[in-house]
Amino acid sequence: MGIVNVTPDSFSDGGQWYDTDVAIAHARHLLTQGADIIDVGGESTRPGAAPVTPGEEAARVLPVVEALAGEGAVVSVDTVNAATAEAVVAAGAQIVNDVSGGLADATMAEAVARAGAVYVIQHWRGTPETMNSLAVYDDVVAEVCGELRERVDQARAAGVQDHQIVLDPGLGFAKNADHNWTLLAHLDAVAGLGYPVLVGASRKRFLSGVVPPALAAEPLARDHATTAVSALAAQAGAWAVRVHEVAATADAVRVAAAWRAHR
Ligand code: PMM
Repeated sequence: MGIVNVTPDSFSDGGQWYDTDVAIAHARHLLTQGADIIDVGGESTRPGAAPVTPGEEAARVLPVVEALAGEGAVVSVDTVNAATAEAVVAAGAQIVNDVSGGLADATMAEAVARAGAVYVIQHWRGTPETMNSLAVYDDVVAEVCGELRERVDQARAAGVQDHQIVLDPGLGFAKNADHNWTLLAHLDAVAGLGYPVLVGASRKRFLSGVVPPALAAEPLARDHATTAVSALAAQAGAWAVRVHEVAATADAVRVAAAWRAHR
C-alpha cells in the first residue's frame, strides 16, 4: 500500500504531494514501482496538525481518488470522517482507512456498511493531541487486541460484515517505541483476531532507534528500516504494509511470499 498524503503538513512528506496533479503523478509512480493499493490522505494525524473540515478534506482527496479509480487502481482513503468516506467510495475508492477505528465519528461504521467498502480499523486512543499521554499499558498486546475487538464488535453491530474488515495495531498512535516493537513481535496475536492485518511503520520515529545516530532525526533515512519491517511483517502474515517508499518494500514482500511458497 503506497501512501499519497495530499496535505500541507504530514510528518514525513509534508506538502510534497499537496497538488492534485502532483499527487496523481506520484500515485502512478508508486503503482509502477509495485504498489497494489494507493492510500490517499487529506488530513494529517500528526499531533498538533491543523484541523481540517470534512469539506476541505474531501476537496483535497476527491479529484485524486476519481482519477486513480478511473484508471483501475485500488484506492484506499485515510479518513476518520463518515461524510468523506461516503464521498470517496462514491468516487471509486474501495477501502476506507480509519485510524480511529470508528472512535472519531460515531456514524463511520454505518457509512462503511452502507457503502460496502473494505474497512481498515486501526487502534488508537484519545485524539492526535492526547494520544501520547495515553501510551500506558500493562500488557500492550492484550490491551490493543482487546480494544480492537471492541471496535470490531461496534462495527459489526452497525452492519459492517466480517469480509469487509482489516485490522491495524496503529504503530505510533498512543504507543511508544517499545510498544511498537512489542506489537510487531506479536503480530500473530493481532492476526489471531481473525481478520487480515495492515501494518504502518513507514518512516515512523520509533525506527530512529535502529538507524545510525547521525541520521536518526531524518524521516527519509528510515526507509531501509521500513523495508526490513515490511519483509518481517509479511513473513509474520501481514495482509499489507503501508509505506511511503514502495519499490524496496514491494520487492521485500514478494521475497517473503516466495520464501513462504517454498517452505
Ligand atoms: N499511520 C499514519 C497515517 N495513517 N493508517 C493506517 N492504517 N496505519 C498507520 O499506521 C497509519 C495510517 C501516519 O503516517 P503518515 O503521516 O506518514 O501518513
